[in-house]
Amino acid sequence: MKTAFITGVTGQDGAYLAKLLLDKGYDVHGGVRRSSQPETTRLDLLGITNAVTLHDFELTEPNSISRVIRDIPMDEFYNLAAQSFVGASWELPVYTADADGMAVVKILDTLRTFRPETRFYQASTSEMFGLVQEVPQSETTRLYPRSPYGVAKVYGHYITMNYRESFGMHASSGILFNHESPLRGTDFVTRKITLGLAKLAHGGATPIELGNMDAKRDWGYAGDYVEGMWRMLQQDQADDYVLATGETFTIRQFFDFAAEALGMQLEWAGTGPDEIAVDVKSGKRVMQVNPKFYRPAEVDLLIGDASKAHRKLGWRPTVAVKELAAMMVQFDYDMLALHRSPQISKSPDDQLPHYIWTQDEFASQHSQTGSARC
Ligand code: NAP
Ligand code: G4F
Repeated sequence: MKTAFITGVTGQDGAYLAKLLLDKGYDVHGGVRRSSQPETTRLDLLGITNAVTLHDFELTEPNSISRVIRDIPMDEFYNLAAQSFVGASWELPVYTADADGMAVVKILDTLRTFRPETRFYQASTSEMFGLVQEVPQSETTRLYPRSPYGVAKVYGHYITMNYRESFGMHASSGILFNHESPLRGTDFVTRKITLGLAKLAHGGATPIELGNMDAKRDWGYAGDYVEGMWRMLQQDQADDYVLATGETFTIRQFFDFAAEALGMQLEWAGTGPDEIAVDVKSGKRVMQVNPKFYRPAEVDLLIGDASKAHRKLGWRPTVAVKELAAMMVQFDYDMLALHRSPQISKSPDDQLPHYIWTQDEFASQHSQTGSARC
């Protein structure tokens, strides 16, 4: 049995990766930072909280890094923890540099000392391409980050390559384009949209306030992307890989896809800060722009070229953006229904899509954990 350690195991990707590795027979350990109340909602929702061994872990504390690496014999180390919200990185630039940049070299150097044979995965990001120098973006595209988050991740990316080249460590960097799911944090634009639309569909009246509607992203499904991470660490040679769908859409288009899945029909009007969307059927305003969500510097266009991952890892995304938007908005709609009416029960045949979990698992998890964060 292989042993894996995942930093950020309570996050979106950490939870899906833990589930994938457990299904493959791994002994899975995960790092959780201290908070006044343990937060394991995503692990609860996947029904795996008790199957993962949780350890106190703080990215910005070198002693915490040393302790877990010294004490846990591990074959694979996945560094997924980060201050991952780009918008917050302008408010927390120094903390973001510590957590997303400096912590990576602390981990690598501790692995070099205690466990040089452990395989290492670094969660790099398409945000490093920023003001893109090439379309589409691949492993060889020049980096031009546009946020303190992007800059910190560039350091993490290059130091991972450097430790591989300097010390022969099996250290790989996954340059992942945006990937989403029903477990996505509610600050990110896709989940903000799907949760807001689900509330409106349940009778809510508050329009969703958004920033730049013209930014374009290459959105995939997180479940596919954690499979790619695992495949990177199964290669004989460590390397860097882009994971992406190769398709790009505006925020407005994603909004339309999610609204359509709820049976809404949107009419768009205005431009820039005056843009709004109205659902023709209900007459409700469902979106308005609020410039407070504009960023000091924007990443206008991301579209990835994942041909190296296709060729070398046999990796391909399986969920297209329309399906992803429908999956997320359906989940939020159902969670709100369950939250509002706990007596609602669907027939056992009426299952949620396989990539979430079955209705029975969903109901039993829900009853164990109380209301999920909706
Ligand atoms: P996420 O949902 O925000 O999860 C981040 C995880 O990191 C959470 O478990 C969080 O713990 C933990 N964490 C944050 N600060 C920490 C600290 N100081 N010490 C210890 N743990 C800390 O992010 P995600 O979407 O799963 O992304 C996973 C990784 O991939 C991140 O490094 C992100 O930057 C990168 N990435 C994500 C995407 C994407 O589209 N999702 C694309 C490219 C790269 P709490 O639960 O306590 O907050
Ligand atoms: O959903 P977002 O916050 O994701 P962003 O900035 O692309 O970052 C995500 O993907 C990166 C990979 O490229 C990861 F490394 C990172 O950790 C994170 O997972 O914003 C997407 C776009 C931006 O252009 C933003 O300006 O949506 C635009 N947007 C418009 N209105 C908004 C909003 N974003 C958010 N979060 N909230 C809004 O109201």
